[in-house]
Amino acid sequence: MDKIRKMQLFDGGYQKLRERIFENQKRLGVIPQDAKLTPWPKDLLKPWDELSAEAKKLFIRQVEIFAAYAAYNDHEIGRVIQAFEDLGRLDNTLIIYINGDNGTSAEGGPLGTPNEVAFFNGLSELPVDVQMKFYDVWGTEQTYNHMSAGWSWAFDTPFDWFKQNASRLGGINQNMVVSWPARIKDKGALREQFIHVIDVVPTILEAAGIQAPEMVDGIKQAPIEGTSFLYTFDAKNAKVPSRHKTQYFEMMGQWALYDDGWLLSTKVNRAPWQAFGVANPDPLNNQVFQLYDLTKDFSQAADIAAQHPEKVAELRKKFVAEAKKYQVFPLDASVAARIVAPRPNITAGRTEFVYTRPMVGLPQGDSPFLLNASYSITADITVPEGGAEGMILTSGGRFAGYGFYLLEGKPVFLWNLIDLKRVKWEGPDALTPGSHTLEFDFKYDGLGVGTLAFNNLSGLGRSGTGTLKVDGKAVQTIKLERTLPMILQWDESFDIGSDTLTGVNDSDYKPPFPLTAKLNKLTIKVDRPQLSEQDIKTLEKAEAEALDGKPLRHVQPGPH
Ligand SMILES: [Ca+2]
Repeated sequence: MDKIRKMQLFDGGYQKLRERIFENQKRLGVIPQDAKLTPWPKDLLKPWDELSAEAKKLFIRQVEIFAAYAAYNDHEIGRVIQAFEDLGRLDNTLIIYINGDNGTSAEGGPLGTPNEVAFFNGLSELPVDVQMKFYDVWGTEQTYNHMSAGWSWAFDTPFDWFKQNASRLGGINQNMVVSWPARIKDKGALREQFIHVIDVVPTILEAAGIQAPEMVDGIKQAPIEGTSFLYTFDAKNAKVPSRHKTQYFEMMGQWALYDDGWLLSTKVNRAPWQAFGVANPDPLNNQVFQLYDLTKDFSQAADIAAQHPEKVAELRKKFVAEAKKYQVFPLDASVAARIVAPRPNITAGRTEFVYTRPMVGLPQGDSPFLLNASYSITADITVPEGGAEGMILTSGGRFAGYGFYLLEGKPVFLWNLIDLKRVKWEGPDALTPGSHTLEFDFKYDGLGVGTLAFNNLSGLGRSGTGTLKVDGKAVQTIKLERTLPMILQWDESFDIGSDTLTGVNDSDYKPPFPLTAKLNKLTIKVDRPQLSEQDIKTLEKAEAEALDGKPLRHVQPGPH
């Protein structure tokens, strides 16, 4: 981090960075000399000069952490390559290095975030002064950080937009480096054929001289869909046309079709961090189309759809054919709703869960989902002589989750609301030795996830009242004005009797915090809200009004 800071790479801001990257790309000859740099999206991402001094300070910190991570990553990849060299095997090893699996990620939104779990719960613009509280710990285990999308836009130079934007080259075009000294003789040369990541496997198979098996363990295999790019390894083929002629792209209702140098794109209608609005109900047809001739327009800068309506129609038709062939349909433009949509799993249809012994590591998808519902958690425990402490039940962790535990003998229930607020119910006394029943009872006020069926998130994240009871007696009641609408920290598990990975409240305990009382029985009951006839009528009306005849809102009138 200190090394990166001393380099002062980012002090000029994200627009200057974009210009500098673009100049470097031209100087290095990795993009065409006539490539155009598209204008800065000033309506979407505030120009650097208009930021406050504090915002600039925060954003520079955010990007320096990212840069330090990238440098660290490079170093570690270098070690892998060095290991092959040390083994004397680098010369005849094929290395395919793809710099990222998509464009730079922009889920941090224009301001960035110290906690990506906040974004996935709909909190996408955390004010700079709130974020400054995390300045000193940015990039440590205390943050789940993401930089301002202004940097992400700059890192996608010479293209525009981001990861999630399947119709823009900033979302889908990546650098790739291939090394195989024994085979590739024109070291350092450039190849510009269109290839897609699905071409990697066929290339490796061809390089190794083996056929893809048609059957594996008696099961017929789906065909491999890519096209080998091994031919590009030979200098004589440096300029031959690409063998991969056609490729569809699609992500959450945004799509594109590449066909022999042409690219048909749907106009971007939401930024990646705008994930919580009404979804496009017809992503195949309800689109503004853009057309590019990538043979002359490397950076997707000049939309020529108006001059070539026949080409637009042809490529639309081709997209439909490709999408049918590769099981892309039905298109679904929803984003947030998908996160909380119930999936087939062991908890489906169940409302009561009983556990009779400690257990850790249950993935959240297979554990009771408590958000947007009323629920009760009841623990029958036996406290030994001398008292007890430790975790009874937890899910999520430092960046969002809940915990039910004994702290210095006292029962505690805690909701960690995306690391910005913690609400704690606590019994007044340490539990005495012997048997006790602890209960946390939560009554939810909203309509629940049923509203999602109407393209409506209003049932989620509403208020509710929690009561902690000890041996049947209420000891504390607190109303939450808001609850987590979407998701707990996804890389933490549902644990009973101890806590894996991070804890929900660092100032109370350190994991694993094993329960020293005996857990006899833990019962979770979930009571999901049901929509009434009247609720359904109201939601249907709201959905019709939100979509009826109105064009999709475009977040950005320019630059395309
Ligand atoms: Ca944990």
